[in-house]
Order: sequence, then C-alpha cells, then structure tokens
Amino acid sequence: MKIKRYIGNTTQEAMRKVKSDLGSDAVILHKRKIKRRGFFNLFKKSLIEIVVAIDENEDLEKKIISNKNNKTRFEQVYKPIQENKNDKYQMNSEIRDLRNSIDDMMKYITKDERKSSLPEPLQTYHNSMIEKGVNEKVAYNILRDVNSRINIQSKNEEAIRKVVECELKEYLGKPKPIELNDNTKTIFFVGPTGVGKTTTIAKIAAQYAFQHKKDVGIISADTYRIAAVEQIKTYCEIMKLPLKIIYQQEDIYESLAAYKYKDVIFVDTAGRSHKDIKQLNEVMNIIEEVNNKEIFLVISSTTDFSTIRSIITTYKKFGDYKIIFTKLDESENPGVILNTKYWTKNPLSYITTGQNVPEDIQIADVTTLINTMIGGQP
Ligand SMILES: Nc1nc2c(ncn2[C@@H]2O[C@H](COP(=O)(O)OP(=O)(O)O)[C@@H](O)[C@H]2O)c(=O)[nH]1
Ligand SMILES: [Mg+2]
Repeated sequence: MKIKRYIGNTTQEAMRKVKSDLGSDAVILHKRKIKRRGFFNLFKKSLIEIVVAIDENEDLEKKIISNKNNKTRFEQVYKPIQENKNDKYQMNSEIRDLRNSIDDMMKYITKDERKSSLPEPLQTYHNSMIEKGVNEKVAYNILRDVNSRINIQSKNEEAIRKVVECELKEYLGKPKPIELNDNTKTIFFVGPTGVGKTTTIAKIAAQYAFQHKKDVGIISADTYRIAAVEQIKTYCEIMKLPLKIIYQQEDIYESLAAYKYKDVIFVDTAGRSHKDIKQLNEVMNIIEEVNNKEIFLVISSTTDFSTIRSIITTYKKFGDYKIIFTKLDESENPGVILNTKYWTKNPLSYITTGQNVPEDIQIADVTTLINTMIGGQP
C-alpha cells in the first residue's frame, strides 16, 4: 500500500497528475484546498491537494466497493487496521496517514449515504440548501424529520414545497424587532469585534429618532479603542443625538439618570472575543445593572458555522437575547441563519445588508430567506 499526494492549481489538474502517474488503480482518499506558503503567495488562489492510495497487490477500490458481506464499506477497510492496533510497532506512519484519510473519506461516504436515504424530491431541497450555506447535517436532519412525519411520495411538487417551507419557517421562527413600552427601554448590542455593532446602532437609532419620532439617547461602553469612541461620536453628531461614554461599570448610573425621560437608549458595548470570558463578564455586569432592557447579539453572516456555534454557547449566559445578522451582502449565504437557528431558540430580529447608514437594515424576512435557500417559487 502506498499513499501519495498530488497538488494542482485545479482539481482537474491534480487528477490528471494522479491518472498519468497511477492510472485508474488509484483510490482517492481525500481532497482539500490548501493555501500556498510564503508572503508573496498570500493573495493567490488556493491549490488542490489530492491524497491517493495505490496497492500493487490488491485493488483496494474493488475491495471497498464489491465486498458482499453485511459490513459497511467503512468497516471493511477500517477493521483490518483495527485488528493490528495492539501491535504498535506495525503501525507505521503510512498506516496512520491511511487511517486519517479513511476517516476523511468516511465523512464523504456517510454524507452521500445520508442524502440518498431521503426520497428524491427532498434530495433536491438538500442540494439547494447546501448550496446556500446550510450545514449538510442541519439540512439532512431537517429534511429527515419532514420525511418521517409526512408521506412525501404521495405528494406533488407544489405540496412538497409547501411542507418544506412550513418546516423551515418553524425553524427560523418569527423575527422580533425592538419592542418599546411606556418606560425608558435600554437596548444593548453585544457581540464579537468588527461584526457591525456600532454601524447597526447608528442605523436603528436613526430609524427610531427620525421615522418613529422617538426620543433617543446613545451610550457607548466601547472605550477600548479611541477609534471606536470617535466613530460613534461622529454618528451622534451627524444625527444630533446625545452621547454618553461610560468608562467603568458605575458610570452607567449617571448616564441612565441623564436619559431618564428618553423613550429608548441604545448601548454600544466593546467588541469582545467570545473566548475572552473576563471581558465578556465586564459587559454582562453592566447589563445586569439595568432593568427594562433588551439584548441584541450581533453576528456577522460571514462567520463560519463552528465559530457561530461557539459564540452561541458563550453568549447563552446573556439569556434572552435576540439575534442580528450583519453583512448578508458579503456572504450571500442565508444558510448561515438557518444553521444558527437550528442551534438556538433565541429569536431572529434584524439583518443588515451593507455599510450605508441608515438604509441597509431590515427586519429579517423569513419568506425571502426561505425562497433564497430553496430556490424561489416552483
Ligand atoms: N458589507 C457590510 N459591511 C458592514 C455591515 N455592517 C457593518 N459593516 C462594516 O463592518 C465594519 C465594522 O463595523 P463596526 O460597526 O465598526 O463593527 P463593531 O466593531 O462590531 O462595532 C465597518 O467597516 C462597517 O462599515 C453590513 O451589513 N455589510
Ligand atoms: Mg464598535
């Protein structure tokens, strides 16, 4: 057994190298994008790496595919390696590589197997959801649930679409914007650095001040960077809205007292890494000082799924927050919203779609999101 690695500018180029070197006996274990090394290659396109296995004695591919006993394809390949496990000295680095590669391959096999376990019409939805950034397992789990509850085979195209739409609507929930009441409401915006908290506050504050004619006050607790203070100061000057800056937790009392006749106060918090628990606690301590409040967790839709999951887990302790997705214009992947909603019961609220203040913001429109994910009306 030999493991070989081929690199190409494109998949086709890497595959051509594999074929000319090994012919059709090679088994592809693993394919991935890799970054070029070195500063001057920083902005160049990624390369494609293909790892293949070739066995001069046995045709591994045939062994994987045509073995007729009841074991899964994975077990057939993996088992012999496991049996050798006790003999650590036999486990040379080539076999370790092979095991890693087979684990990778396993992901692909299961993914295909998952998909093909769905009835054909749902496989089409599975494909389009994934194309729009829905995590493969999330898409599969949602469609599998649909399939287990509804007799899909008896339905025409239109009825199946309705069923899928209803299911996605349920997952996305009804978006909830800011809800004011008779007392001064304080709205906190929290979230990682650079996601668009300050810009979003400017957009929403402008709406409340000029469209809804509310008396608005702004507080900035983001004194971590001088530029951040300047940024919100500029917005407030343009919109002629009052600004209070708080440098420590106790300063919030003075600001709230000064704003006690306001309809709504928007509080900008310092961008905090979701991994920096100490800094997050500082933000939470300020929030805990205040009654009659709402918290909005701001997440950029360009964030990858695993980071979003870890953000959601960290901010759980902030309790009943609503979610704002920013930068939809940059990601064009509404799937990220469904992925997030799959992991949290906290409601959606606004989405932002550009840098223009105040216009590039709206309450999330679930119907449009669903149409984008499953490809418009039939
Ligand atoms: N493309 C795009 N950029 C945005 C959006 N919202 C904010 N930004 C940009 O993201 C950057 C960081 O925004 P900022 O409000 O300072 O983020 P903060 O650190 O969370 O307060 C700025 O350049 C904003 O103009 C959006 O919806 N789309
Ligand atoms: Mg900011």
